[in-house]
Amino acid sequence: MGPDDIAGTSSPVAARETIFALSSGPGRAGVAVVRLSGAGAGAALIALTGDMPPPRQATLARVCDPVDGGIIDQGLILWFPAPGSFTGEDVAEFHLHGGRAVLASALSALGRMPGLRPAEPGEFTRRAFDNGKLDLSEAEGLADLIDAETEAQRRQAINQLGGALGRLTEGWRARLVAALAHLEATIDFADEDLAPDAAPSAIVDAVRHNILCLIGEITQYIDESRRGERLRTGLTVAIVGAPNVGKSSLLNALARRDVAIVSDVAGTTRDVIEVRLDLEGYPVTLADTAGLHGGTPAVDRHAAVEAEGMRRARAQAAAADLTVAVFDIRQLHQPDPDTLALVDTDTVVVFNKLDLTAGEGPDHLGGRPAVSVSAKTGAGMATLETALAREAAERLSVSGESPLFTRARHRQALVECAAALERALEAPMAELAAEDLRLSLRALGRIAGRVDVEEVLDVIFREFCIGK
Ligand SMILES: Nc1nc2c(ncn2[C@@H]2O[C@H](COP(=O)(O)OP(=O)(O)OP(=O)(O)O)[C@@H](O)[C@H]2O)c(=O)[nH]1
Ligand SMILES: [Mg+2]
Repeated sequence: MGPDDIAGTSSPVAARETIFALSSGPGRAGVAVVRLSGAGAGAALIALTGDMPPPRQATLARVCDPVDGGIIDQGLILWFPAPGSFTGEDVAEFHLHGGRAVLASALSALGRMPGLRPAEPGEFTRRAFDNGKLDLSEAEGLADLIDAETEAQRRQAINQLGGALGRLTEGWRARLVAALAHLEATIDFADEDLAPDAAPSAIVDAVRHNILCLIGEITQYIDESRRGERLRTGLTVAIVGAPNVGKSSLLNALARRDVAIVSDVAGTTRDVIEVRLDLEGYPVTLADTAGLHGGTPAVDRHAAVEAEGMRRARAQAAAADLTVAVFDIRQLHQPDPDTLALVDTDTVVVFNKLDLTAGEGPDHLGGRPAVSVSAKTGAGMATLETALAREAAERLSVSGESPLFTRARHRQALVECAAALERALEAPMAELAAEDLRLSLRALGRIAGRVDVEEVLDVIFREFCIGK
């Protein structure tokens, strides 16, 4: 087996059923797109419109029920013959009016045709992958693009859909294949006379050097992959502070809506409340928590609830990527010790109720940036948002670039690849080193879906919605 035979791509699956689905969003809309893919797509187009439009040209057509000839709608139809389509199969599209009854009627007419069935979630993209139209990382990029809620997520996803990750791993793969080929040459020709610079020991040294370089590069990406994963899921931020300092008011001000209950009764918030925010393009999940207060609470029926609320607040702060520690600006001379104890390298400090004092507080506390705000009047809130966005950017992007590896699956493959390369360096014989190189290639190939495909496919394509 030569090095290039290691990665077997999956072969196109022949003679599959023709699938159809609403590919645009559900609900009323001006236009809705119904898509079909498979060998029966052309026949369905003719059955419903009596016509076969020229390839890739939007054509106005009357869409009729093939059984009774009753008109369903009038719209545009598109025909993409295989292999020049998204899935690589014959694809047809109906651009209909997006009314519920129109779609119900069109979908049921399609459902009654023999050989056609509704698509499963992600099935169109899976067929595109099976037919070599996308590699696995590009398919993931497509899923991320559909799910992207913020600018930074969109940029990352379009990058991945464009094949950036595939190109990077392909480059590593090519270098590994070359290293493996050289190593195997030293095994095959060890006993023959070779020129000095082609002597087995010189080749082995060069191979070792290349492997060391690769380990260095891959390790750097492993370190950065956590940021990529966070960019997909969003940065978690917990607001903590003593009772009544205005944590819930701050959450509402950042969310620009009344999510959490605000009152002048200390201990209003008992449970953790979360909102998703788009912070200057970065996805953030912001959590409001119960106020922290020292001492043993009075023994009454509320004490247990209060204690549980504080326990959850602390757990939330510990689990969060970033904490916003809120202090009442009027108590700056004696900041709340429980809140102070939570200030660490992942904290932004907020002095709230600026409207109740004459001047702003210091711009640092405990070595961390501090912002004076009034959740009530909105003063200082823009500065706070900028400070939070800066912290988010630091934790989500790599020197302004989009991180490339965005899933635990990617990180796992990179870790395995690097580990196999380390073993190859330590292997006592060239034969064993070659085996480790093959294992590292396998791990790398998994990212683009070149090897061990079946086990991950179902997981990945399940994330898609129907019609994609
Ligand atoms: N003047 C002024 N009052 C504020 C400000 N922020 C909050 N408040 C008031 O402070 C009180 C407490 O606000 P909350 O937002 O409920 O405080 P909290 O920290 O969530 O309180 P707990 O949930 O009980 O821990 C309310 O009466 C708010 O209207 C502010 O910037 N200025
Ligand atoms: Mg509250």
